Amino acid sequence: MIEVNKEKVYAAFDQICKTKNYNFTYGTAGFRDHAIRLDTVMFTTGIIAAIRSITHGGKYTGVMITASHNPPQDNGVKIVEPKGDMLLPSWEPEITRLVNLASNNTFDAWFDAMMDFYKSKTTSDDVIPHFMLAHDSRESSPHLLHCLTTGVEAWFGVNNVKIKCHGLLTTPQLHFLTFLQRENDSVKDYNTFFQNAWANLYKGDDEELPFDNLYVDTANGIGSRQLELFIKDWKFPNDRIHILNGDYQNPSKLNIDCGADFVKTQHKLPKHETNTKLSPRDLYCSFDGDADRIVFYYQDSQEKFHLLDGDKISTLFAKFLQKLLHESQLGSQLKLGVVQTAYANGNSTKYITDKLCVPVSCTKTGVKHLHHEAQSSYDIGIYFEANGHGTILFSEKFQQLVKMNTNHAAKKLYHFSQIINQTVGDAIADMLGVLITLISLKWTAHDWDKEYQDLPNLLTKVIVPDRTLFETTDQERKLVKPVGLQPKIEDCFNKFEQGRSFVRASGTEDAVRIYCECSDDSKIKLLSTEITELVVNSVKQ
Ligand code: 16G
Ligand code: ZN
Repeated sequence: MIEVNKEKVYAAFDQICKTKNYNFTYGTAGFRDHAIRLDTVMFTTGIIAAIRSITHGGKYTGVMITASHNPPQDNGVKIVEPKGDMLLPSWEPEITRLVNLASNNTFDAWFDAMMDFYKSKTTSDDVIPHFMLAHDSRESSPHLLHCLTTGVEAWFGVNNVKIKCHGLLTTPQLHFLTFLQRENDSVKDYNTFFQNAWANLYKGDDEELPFDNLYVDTANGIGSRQLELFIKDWKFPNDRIHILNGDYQNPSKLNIDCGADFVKTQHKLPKHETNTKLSPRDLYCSFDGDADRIVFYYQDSQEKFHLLDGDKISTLFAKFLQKLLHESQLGSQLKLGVVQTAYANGNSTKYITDKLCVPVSCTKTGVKHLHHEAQSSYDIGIYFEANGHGTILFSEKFQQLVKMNTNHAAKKLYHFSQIINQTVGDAIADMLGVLITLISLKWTAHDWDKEYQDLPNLLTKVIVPDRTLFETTDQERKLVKPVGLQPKIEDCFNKFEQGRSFVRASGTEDAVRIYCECSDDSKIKLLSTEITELVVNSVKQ
């Protein structure tokens, strides 16, 4: 076990951990808060990520500094496992406890607890922890990176830890590079991998595109810089792709009136500057601030906005992969399934089960839950949250079977599996997947959209004094606390045709979220207002 020098750790702790008497929660996807409060979190998280590496025999773990779609003044951190997926959930309570000890207790109390944790996880003498770091384009990121590396270097000593800093990356790029586990790999290797996968599926200039232009709104985030690098050597007509909201060097514009979250929640086009007249034959998409989410959309000839969100993406992939499975004659051997959350539009679930006859699972919100279900239940597990966060996982059995089969559809299945970033949802890779699917099916955005129609729906939030009073069961579809609220919610939405509603505490904000849907567009506001009243009254009593 690497010797820890308590004095050195104290000196660093004293210098970095200025935030005191504050309680942090490990939310849906790591710690997230106002950036000025995150010094203490970074200091402890870095050491824990290094300990996680030791438990994997010194393999690279990843650490990403980002607050995704949150406003510019926020930031956050998440740990990536050596396989590229998110930190093992069983570590979350420990990391939360240790971070909060640093903020709410003495240095000695924190140090002793950290030491116990370190000893309990460290078995071998000479394992040097390795980890990879990256951050998004927020102004606070370099300082937070410094807080993190200072903690790790003080704990292990500069020569006893290997830190590979990639600088600016999208979250999925960091996941992918962590998965590759190679010291000298960089974003160039990520680009080459996906450009090659694309080239195996795209016929080049002979290929007819079912849209005129592709506009990509990158939320003024890191996705813009990374997409620009990507498209330089991407086999695709350059004059057809246009980046909107690409000002990542101006972090105050990040996610403001643009990006996937804005488009999904506001149901409208992002703000952008373009002189081009919108045409129904143009296809649009929006990334979020760290480019792990994507939603598509278009405007019809009446200038009506049509959203093609995460549900639409998973149904598109399900349709396409089912077709390829059938053509390759592998359908009976490989289990295809879709994983959704309670936020999935009721009509998307209906379409997948009734029309495509593909099984659907529902999990709690948060990629780690969907990822796990897709991995454990299916050979081809398509998972997407309605907000555009998702990917497809292909099993070992899938890889073996498609490689053994030489028919055209089996080959296509194999190449398609390579275009997908299987470590986590990835706006760039998902964009490639959607484009090649539309091209293969010869579908316009309208063809894609008309497969099923979303039920009218509304997602709102209310601020309550204590969101932890709201506890759920049944994959967040029902409340168990506050006691007595759930039957009232059900009585309320049952009055509406195809009515459905659920209430859950947010894992990233101090708020409670309320989702409602029903078949009548003119009544959705009423349903939402009635449920909101029930929620507000339940905490007044
Ligand atoms: C995080 C999650 C996202 C989820 C969202 C819900 C990851 C990588 N990200 O951004 O999947 O939809 O939180 O936020 O898991 P909420 O708990 O505030 O509703
Ligand atoms: Zn994100």
